[in-house]
Amino acid sequence: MDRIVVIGGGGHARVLISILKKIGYNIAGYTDRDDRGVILGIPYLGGDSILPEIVRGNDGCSAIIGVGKIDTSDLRLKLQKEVEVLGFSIPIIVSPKAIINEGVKLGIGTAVFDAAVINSGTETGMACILNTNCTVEHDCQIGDNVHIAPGVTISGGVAIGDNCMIGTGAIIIQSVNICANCLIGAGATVVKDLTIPGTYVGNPAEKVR
Ligand code: JB3
Repeated sequence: MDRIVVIGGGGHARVLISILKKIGYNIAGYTDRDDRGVILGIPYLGGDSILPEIVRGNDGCSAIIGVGKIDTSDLRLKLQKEVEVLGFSIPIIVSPKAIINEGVKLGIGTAVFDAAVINSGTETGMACILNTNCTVEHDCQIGDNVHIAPGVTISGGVAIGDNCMIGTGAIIIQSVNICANCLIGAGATVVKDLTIPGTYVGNPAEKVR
């Protein structure tokens, strides 16, 4: 199985590593700003500055961004583009415990975690996180670098722009359009289009900043 390097060694990377092991990847190690020790048996390789040496020595090596996201930052996407330029291939990671129905398209660097359900006609961009037990119903258009947190429910025909963070347990009703760079608070319920970037909380979700 492909050799892969995980970029980042925090809590999100730990979940990712457990899924990569279930899939059967040969995980060379992880890079991070700090040495966070061995993670589920996977060694710390060093900082990102070591990545050019790794890719030279491992032809066809993959890399996946293990740095998570709880805001609208574009760090994940920046990191993904940097490692791609270095020559790493960028996979799509789908947990064997996720349900991806026919006619779904996932962008490179997207990770789908345990018990996620993604329904037909839905497409995502690059570097998305479809986290544990989220539901993305049919015909949704998800942009680049979107984090759909655990337990989120997104009904059919929803559009979500780049860099959005959809907080834990939030609900987005059918056919709603959310523009780029929105943060939807945990437990919020979005019942109308959001056309201004910002932070929205509550039921119905209202802009708070
Ligand atoms: O909400 C859920 C279920 N998970 C959250 C996830 C999506 O985002 C989680 O609770 C956290 O809020 C967050 O997970 P993450 O990113 O693993 O958080 P943290 O434990 O802070 O780990 C981030 C790691 O990334 C730290 O060890 C940083 O040093 C490292 N890091 C930051 N920038 C980096 C870089 N590592 C590398 N290799 N390169 C970087 O540029």
